[in-house]
Amino acid sequence: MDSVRLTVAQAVVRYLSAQYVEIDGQELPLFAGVWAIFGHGNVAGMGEALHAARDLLPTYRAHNEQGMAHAAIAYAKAQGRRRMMACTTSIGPGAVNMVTAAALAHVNRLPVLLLPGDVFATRAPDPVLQQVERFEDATVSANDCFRPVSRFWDRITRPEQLMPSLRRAIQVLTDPVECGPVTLCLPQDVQAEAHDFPLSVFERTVRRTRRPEPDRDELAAVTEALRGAKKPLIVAGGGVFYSGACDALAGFAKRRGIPVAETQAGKGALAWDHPCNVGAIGVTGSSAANELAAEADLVLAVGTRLADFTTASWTIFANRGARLAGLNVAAFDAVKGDALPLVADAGRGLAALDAGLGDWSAPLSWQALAQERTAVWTRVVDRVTADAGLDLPTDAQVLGAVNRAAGRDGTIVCAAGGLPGELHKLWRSGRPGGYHLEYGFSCMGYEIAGGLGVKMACPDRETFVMVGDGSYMMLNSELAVSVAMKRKLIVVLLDNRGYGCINRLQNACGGAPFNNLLRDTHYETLPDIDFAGHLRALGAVTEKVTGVAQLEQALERAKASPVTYAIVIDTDPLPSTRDGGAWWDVPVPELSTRPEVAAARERYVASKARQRR
Ligand SMILES: Cc1ncc(C[n+]2csc(CCOP(=O)(O)OP(=O)(O)O)c2C)c(N)n1
Ligand SMILES: [Mg+2]
Repeated sequence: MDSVRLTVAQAVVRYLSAQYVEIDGQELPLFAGVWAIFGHGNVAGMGEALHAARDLLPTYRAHNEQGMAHAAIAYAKAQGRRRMMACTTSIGPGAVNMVTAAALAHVNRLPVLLLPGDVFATRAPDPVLQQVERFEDATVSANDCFRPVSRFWDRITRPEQLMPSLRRAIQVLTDPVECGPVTLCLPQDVQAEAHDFPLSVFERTVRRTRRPEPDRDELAAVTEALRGAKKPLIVAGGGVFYSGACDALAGFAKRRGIPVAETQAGKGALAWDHPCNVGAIGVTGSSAANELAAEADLVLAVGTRLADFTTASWTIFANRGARLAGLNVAAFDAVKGDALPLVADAGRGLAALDAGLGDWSAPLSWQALAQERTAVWTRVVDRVTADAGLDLPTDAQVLGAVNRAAGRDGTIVCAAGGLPGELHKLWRSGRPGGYHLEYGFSCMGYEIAGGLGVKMACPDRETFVMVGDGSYMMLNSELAVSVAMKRKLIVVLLDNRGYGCINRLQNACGGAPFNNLLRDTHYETLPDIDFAGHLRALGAVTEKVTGVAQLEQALERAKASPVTYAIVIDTDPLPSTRDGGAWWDVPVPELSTRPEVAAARERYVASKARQRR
């Protein structure tokens, strides 16, 4: 017998279960599990197949499709993209609830396999419950919404299509360049249909990440540029993690005396107190990194997308003669900013550069300047994160307490609001993986579900989730899953009664306080949301504290707790750390009756003139 008769859903599950990955000499399942919310369109087909395979490929139940996909994506990020999860949904709303998460994975270049149920391929009973009917195009379903936010998208309308499609899916999910969300839409009738599949396709397959070496000419050009540099700076992005190159970077920077600045995704590549680490760069950067970026004559961007928060909307590399070099596995990213491209795996590229640099290192005066500037920034962080004894502390002061509780081994998880900027500037990460920020899509509601995924990936590390009241209200339901699955989180909820960071942005653009803080809305009664009560209702051991001293004590209790523990603290919505930072391009209206807007417009136009084109 060289074939096996399976339903399409059974074949999907069997194929996924046969995929393995080699990590540090150990073979592990590529898919750690499947998140599922069943409904019509997946309960009969995928549900039955997953039940039969539950010992090999565990199925996890969630409360919200976007939330479960966040957990899956966070899992993959915390695994350095080497292991991942799949998500199956019903048709219609269950499916499109995942579109936001697909976009999140797309922006962050993170692997996740989305398996939304779909309408009948035969169309026999059309229109079915939840079917979107287009008058002019019979081939469109709600799942077409995934197309622009998937790296690979397919709809399996015949069993014969499945294997080529799955093969391509796995290739994309494990490819360092293409890596991102894959959507395979599974019409409900096709899921249930049986077919003779060749047995060979289900053989155990071990995947290894491709690590491309640099091209000889590109390597020569970038090596020469580095040798000629008097003021080199490395910008480390998320690609450093995904290449497993944190140690390689730490060694390279130290040997060559090159300061390293970190993007949001790259933060933690070097321990905060590594002698070359000058801190965060860009809009939410340290003064040290941003001052060095302004003077640098050669910027080696390693594994970064060079997003606007990193480049300060292309105003940060202010030295007119400055040259960029882009070490990136994707040519797409390597050439950004008119950089000299060095297309390669980050680790392989750094090793090749190192080999060609002879005894070159950055001038000692530049190294000394970097250390001086960093020492200044270290004192800023000490100052702004210290407890000032306030009843309404700042985000930075709360962050300081959480950072002290997390120590060198804890992991911080966050995504949106004012916190990511403060964390980028101020958090001290002890070792790789300790800083998990989703700041590609900066999606409100990622925090708690993401924390769950992080905890599943790294069960031995204490996982701290910092979340604003706004993000919490948007999506909190997977907290109950963390409780039920005994995947412990420590959640610190900062209640500043509104969208604090957008209120500050509005103010900076000359806008009136309007529709961001609860007090500036048309609400007839000011909401007084009992967050502690809500967290408790979802199953977390919860306390509400006033001020940082109480928070420190609560964090000790939280660390001692075996189960998910939440702490609510009221904070001041107005202050944020003024030190460090850089310009961000947010257009201010040319016309307004408000003089504040006119003044902001003037500042905007002046800053805009500094933008590198
Ligand atoms: C899904 C989503 N909607 C809207 C935004 C725009 N946005 C960014 S931060 C923010 C407010 C966040 O409020 P909160 O979580 O309370 O944090 P705070 O700003 O108060 O620190 C908004 C509306 C977003 N990033 N994500
Ligand atoms: Mg808030």
